[in-house]
Amino acid sequence: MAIAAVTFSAGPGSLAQQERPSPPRPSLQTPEIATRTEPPATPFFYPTNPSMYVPLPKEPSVFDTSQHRIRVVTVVNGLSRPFAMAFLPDGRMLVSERTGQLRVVRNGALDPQPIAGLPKVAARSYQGLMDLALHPKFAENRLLYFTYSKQGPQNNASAIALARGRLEGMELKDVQDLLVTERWIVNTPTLAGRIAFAPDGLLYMAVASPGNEWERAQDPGNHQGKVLRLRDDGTAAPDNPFVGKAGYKPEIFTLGHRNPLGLAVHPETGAIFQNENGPQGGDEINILKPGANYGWPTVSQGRDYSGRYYADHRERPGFEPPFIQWNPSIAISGMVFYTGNRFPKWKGHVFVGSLSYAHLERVPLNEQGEPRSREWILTDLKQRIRDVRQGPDGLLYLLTDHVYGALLRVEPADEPGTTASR
Ligand SMILES: [Ca+2]
Repeated sequence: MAIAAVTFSAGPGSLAQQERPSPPRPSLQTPEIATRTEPPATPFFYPTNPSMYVPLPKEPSVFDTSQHRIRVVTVVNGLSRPFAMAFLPDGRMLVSERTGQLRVVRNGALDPQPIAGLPKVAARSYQGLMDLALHPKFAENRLLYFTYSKQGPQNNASAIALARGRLEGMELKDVQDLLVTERWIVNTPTLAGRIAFAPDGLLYMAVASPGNEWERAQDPGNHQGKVLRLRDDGTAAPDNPFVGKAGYKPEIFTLGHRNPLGLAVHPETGAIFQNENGPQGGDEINILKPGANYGWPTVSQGRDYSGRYYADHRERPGFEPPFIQWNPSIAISGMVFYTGNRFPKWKGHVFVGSLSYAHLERVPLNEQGEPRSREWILTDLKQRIRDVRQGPDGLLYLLTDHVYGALLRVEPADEPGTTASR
């Protein structure tokens, strides 16, 4: 177990500055929708076709959905591959950038100065600084948890790490790695890690399986392709399903995951919902059960990239089938349960981002908690949605996945007199 209380000494400005993209060109500051413009040049590896970049409209856009008329406002532009958001009790918002920096949005504006004190992040391809979570007692202890790709001892080697630090003003202090997932992975582009605190104070950490060694997701002797269940110091929860079992990592809660990009706690049942990208087809939302095996790479509802179907979940006992699956894949990403009052008809619904089809998807659940239907929202904006969260104001906030990414706010436009600050 590579758990170590490593303290980083990185000071302000020491964070992978060379990997920050160039400032946007003037023409991008007042873009028109549907005008395809090259994104700013960047040394950061570009995993998607730059021609996919569609600038956001200058003015807020109003869209009809089946239940609410909504307005989409660009709060902040020019974020570098934003990955996750966290809302602080003082009204500020943190945004992680996959390229390695932690940014602050205050009063609707991006602070040009990033938070200091983060560890060095192995930011390449789909790896980098990832998820954020506030400790349940953040108001007292100021502890911020985050996941990132940690640079390994050799070139192109990295591992997903969980770390925490104490946020004081514009600096993270006493930053420590709490858990570095075993083991170092060489030359894999996809290594995602999402985290979420449950109401009982335990931290769930979803860890990707490396794309060049998928079978590791079925090996209980490592953390990859697993969801871990941890105490707030990063150690295994003592009542985890495999504690004391030979050959099993004690942190493991569930096995057989591919590339998890969303993790959310059901607001009423407390169940942990996890989502992951499938190959061609087979994106999933799973409801996590202790000790369950979610199949990857043995079973899937998708096809591999040669077109061959995997063995079907439903025909293989011992594997937990997905709660919901997508075929074809939407490249599912961030996920949240809507619990606010600003969109009354959306209460309790699941929202997920889509990267490849570039939309926000709403999945209402019936009284039995089963998926009722699906609605694609914001398709006209043509933005890869990396994350979706609910703000303390009851509005939905989105991050677009781009080297010139944006923070968007979704507001109701169907109530007379609605304002963003209400
Ligand atoms: Ca599965």
